[in-house]
Amino acid sequence: MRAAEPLRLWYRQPATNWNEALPIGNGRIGAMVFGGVNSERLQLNEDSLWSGAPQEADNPDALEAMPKIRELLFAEKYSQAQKLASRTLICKGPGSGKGRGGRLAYGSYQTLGDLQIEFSGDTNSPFANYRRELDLKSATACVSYEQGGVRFERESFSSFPDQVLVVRLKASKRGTLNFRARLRRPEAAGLDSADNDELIMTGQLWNGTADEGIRYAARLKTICDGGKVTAHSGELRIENATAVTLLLAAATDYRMQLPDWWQGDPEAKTAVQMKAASVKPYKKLRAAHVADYQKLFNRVQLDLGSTDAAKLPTDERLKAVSKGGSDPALVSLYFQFGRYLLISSSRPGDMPANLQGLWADTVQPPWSSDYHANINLQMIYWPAEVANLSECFEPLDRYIALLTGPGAKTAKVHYNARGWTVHTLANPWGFTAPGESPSWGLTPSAGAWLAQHLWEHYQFSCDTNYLRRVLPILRGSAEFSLDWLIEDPKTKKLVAGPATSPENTFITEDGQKASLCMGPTMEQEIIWDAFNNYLEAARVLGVNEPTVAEVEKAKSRLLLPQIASDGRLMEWPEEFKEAEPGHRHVSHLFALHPGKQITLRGTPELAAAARKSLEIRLASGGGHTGWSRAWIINFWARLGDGNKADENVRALLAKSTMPNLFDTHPPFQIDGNFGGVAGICEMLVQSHAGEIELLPALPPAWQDGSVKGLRARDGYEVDLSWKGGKLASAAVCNVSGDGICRVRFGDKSTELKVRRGKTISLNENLKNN
Ligand code: FUC
Repeated sequence: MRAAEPLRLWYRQPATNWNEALPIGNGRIGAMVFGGVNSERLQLNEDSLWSGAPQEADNPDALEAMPKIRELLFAEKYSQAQKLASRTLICKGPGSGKGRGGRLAYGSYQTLGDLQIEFSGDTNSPFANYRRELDLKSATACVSYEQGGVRFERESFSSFPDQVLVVRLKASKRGTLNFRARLRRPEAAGLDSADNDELIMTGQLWNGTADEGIRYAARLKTICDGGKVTAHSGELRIENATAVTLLLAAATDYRMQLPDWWQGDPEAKTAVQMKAASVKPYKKLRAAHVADYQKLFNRVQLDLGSTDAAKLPTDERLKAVSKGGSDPALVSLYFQFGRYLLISSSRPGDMPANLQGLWADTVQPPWSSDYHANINLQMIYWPAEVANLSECFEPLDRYIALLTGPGAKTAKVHYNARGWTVHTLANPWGFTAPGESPSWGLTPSAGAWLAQHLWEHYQFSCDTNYLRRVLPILRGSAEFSLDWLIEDPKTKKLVAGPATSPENTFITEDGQKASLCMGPTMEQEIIWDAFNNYLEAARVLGVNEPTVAEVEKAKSRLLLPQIASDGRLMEWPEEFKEAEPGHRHVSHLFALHPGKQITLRGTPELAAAARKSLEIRLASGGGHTGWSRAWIINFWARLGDGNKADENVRALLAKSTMPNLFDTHPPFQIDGNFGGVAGICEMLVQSHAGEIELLPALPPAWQDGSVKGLRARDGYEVDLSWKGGKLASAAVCNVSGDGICRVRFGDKSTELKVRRGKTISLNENLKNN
């Protein structure tokens, strides 16, 4: 059976809270659409609307304390080391305010406010045939119902080509559309009418000491078919219209990283945008939006089969799945919704997607909705390459380059190191210092982890010009790692530290909880990865600079992942007792995913140890946050266990997904959505181990299906179909590769020669047909 509503989220009732509302976005301007009947709310966002300002947070005390802390750690005096580190290996000043940075210089991502629409006319009549939906094919949110014998329809989208948000309202009977439209914001909002049919809201945010932070403007314009519009103190009144188009333009004067065309006064900028958009008829705006969006969205199609469950509204489907029901089409909907979210929150020229992507409804969202780099920001971008949305990586690419400036200063002040680094958290103002406590804030390899994305972008695109451009950044993270490593006096291996296994703790011999040690596994694995990627990049580009020899030498002396006496992969270099065996971070498995130091066929013993770690982590309650669960899907996929991967896909939907399909930590955090998409890709195609593996982790529950358009490293695109749990056919297209690739399905593998731009079709035995 094919799905009744294949690519739509839909509901029979308006949203009663934000986690039921539906997100739209053009990468920069976003809204959550509630779909009320007598009053509609679109909660608005603009992606650079951040309070705060650059701050001096690097701490000179760190460097001085470092030798002593290392000495204590090598002498296994963990508690003493932790005490000293808590005073010194932290940022200077209030830092991020422990996730509440809105009134500090650190700042917070903030809501732009609401577009509120109050209907008048026949609003006392009951309404019928209500439907609210988000159509992933056209990236439009729609509401329709009947009231007083009239059918009302609303359609909203945020246009990337025209840089405005558009709401179209329609009534089936002439002159029956009556409403008032208003803009509002909880603070820092001045309202004015810009014209008879236009409102403007402006303000300036807090920068940590005064209302002198960034300035913003939002403009709302009405274009009526029939009826009339008038502006009254802070609101637009629409009377007796038949159809109305509302246009919303928004901008700030944030200018740390946006391209030149974007700089300038937000009032002037929005005026220009509004003028350009308002001369275009609604149909044209819509057509341009849909065409632009579909260029990205239509690249991938996924069919996992369907059941009767697919006929139900999305919230009911989710409820059924949380009771153990099977709904394969909900998995493919979730997958495409994740791709939709990335297109909607991360487009070239914009800010990177933050912890909530683009959507946040307060002036102080959780963790300030910032850029957490000890898993979250990276996870957000995991689908970009594999799910064929490479362009959506551009904001992160530019942001990483931005961070190398302040990150070089942090590297110097805290470590006297070359290169650059980032710690656990970052903001648009270039915060790269450690957080306020080493237990969660000291992740010096977060920068090298981010740099992995640059190498991956090259691996998928094979764009050597790009690689040449980012080589200094890759070199910078390798150099930072070189200077940050130190010889362990006992083993003579190179170890990085003091550092943590992100946010996890162990019990010291004197019964204390500690998190710092020398050479925690993740830190070592990320450094291995950074070294490897830099060396590969230098080889591809034919660069033989002195750093190459330095890195080769250090790589051969690195402490490598170790197996514990109980068969698990060790999280720390010693077999510490864990304070929380089911901890949400599973950092020591970085080498399995997103790294490639551990592979099923290349390092089977380490893969078996990773499996054991995962089993125990899960049996102890792991995977309880959305992103943690999503990461686990990726691990199982890399371990080739489709059944376990599927169990965790189901758990992600059942336990960590809200009615609007947003991931919940809790609260809402978008990383799990993206980690889930990446995990589903990893179940179907993998390419990290030097070959393209088809269906490496196909679960028994997905008996028949097909996928089109997934990307593989070295420049390939893959389509495949399967029947009865086995490969039926595949097509490998060489988009930008050198034309020689190895393809595997189970135990069979074959070498293909595919000319650039050509596709080779394979049958179930990997034979060309
Ligand atoms: C990391 C995680 C938390 C949360 C936060 C935003 O620090 O440990 O669980 O996801 O990021």
